[in-house]
Amino acid sequence: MIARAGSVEDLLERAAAGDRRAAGRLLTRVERGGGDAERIAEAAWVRAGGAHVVGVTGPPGAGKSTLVADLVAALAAGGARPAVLAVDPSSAITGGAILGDRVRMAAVDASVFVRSMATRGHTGGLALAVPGAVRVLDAAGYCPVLVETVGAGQLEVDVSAAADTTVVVTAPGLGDAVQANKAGLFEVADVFAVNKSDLDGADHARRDLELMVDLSHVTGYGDPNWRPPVLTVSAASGAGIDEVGEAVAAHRRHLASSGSGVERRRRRARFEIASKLRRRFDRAVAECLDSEAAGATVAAVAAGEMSPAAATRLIASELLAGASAGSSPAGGR
Ligand SMILES: Nc1nc2c(ncn2[C@@H]2O[C@H](COP(=O)(O)OP(=O)(O)OP(=O)(O)O)[C@@H](O)[C@H]2O)c(=O)[nH]1
Ligand SMILES: [Mg+2]
Repeated sequence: MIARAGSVEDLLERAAAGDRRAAGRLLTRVERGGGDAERIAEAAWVRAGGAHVVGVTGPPGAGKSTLVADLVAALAAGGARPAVLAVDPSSAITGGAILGDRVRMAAVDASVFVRSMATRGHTGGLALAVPGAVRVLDAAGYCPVLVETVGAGQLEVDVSAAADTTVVVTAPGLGDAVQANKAGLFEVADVFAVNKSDLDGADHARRDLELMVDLSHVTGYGDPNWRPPVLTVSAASGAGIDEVGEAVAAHRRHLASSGSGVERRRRRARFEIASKLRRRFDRAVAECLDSEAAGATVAAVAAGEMSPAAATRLIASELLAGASAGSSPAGGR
């Protein structure tokens, strides 16, 4: 079948043939969200081949972009076609996504695809945009797909939910292991990279992390059959990068051979479905509350004639009745 020029199929075909502008156009549309994004993600899903998705997270300034650029350069030199998605949560404030210079430089290599993605503007937020974008890159034949994001607050948890392997990058002076634990980084790490080993304190940070890994193992965190290695690197000079690449590859093999991969994909599927469901229900709730009947119920609560709990039960029963009556057959697979 020959795809119509400019259609999603045509763009996907061109992206798979190495046309980075076609891939970029698809990602722009995925980023915007809505039905168009969903259609693109669905079409990409049919073509996606299960690229290894590597999340790279950690505190601001730890050297994530520098490390990603090193990794990507090594991968490309080895004949791979890696892609980088740099997710920038700060763009809501600055108004534009900022991409590390090093990562931008890596994009000069024709086999590498680099893209920064703003969370601003996507109706469903990062949780919806990233899996769609990853799928487009997978369908375009990129492997691995590296997703860089600042680990602060809830965000890194979302990204690790979209990744097969998560590398947590830290550096001396950016907070101790306890803080990493508080930020939720421990739960998501498959590989720790203590960057800036050229600076004082790197070895101390490594020992702290080793201790925490041992403790979390005792308390039964994470995958019982995988102990996250703690590696010291200097992304600026490239020292130790090969070891990080090897650890990432070893984790991928572990996922393939141990059944942990199946479990992780299941978790990922569940997370993605939950995100999509939440967005659907949010929309349905908003629409329902805009209806005349719900308006009367809301007014009754405001007037003290009905309790909020009773109103919620009433509206919920109407909402669920409407959902089962109006349910449409699911599109795609
Ligand atoms: N001394 C030293 N500095 C480094 C090393 N790696 C990165 N840096 C520097 O650390 C700063 C931050 O590096 P980035 O790679 O932009 O860090 P990042 O984690 O991507 O930062 P954000 O994306 O802004 O959170 C830059 O000035 C780098 O040059 C290293 O191994 N040693
Ligand atoms: Mg960065």
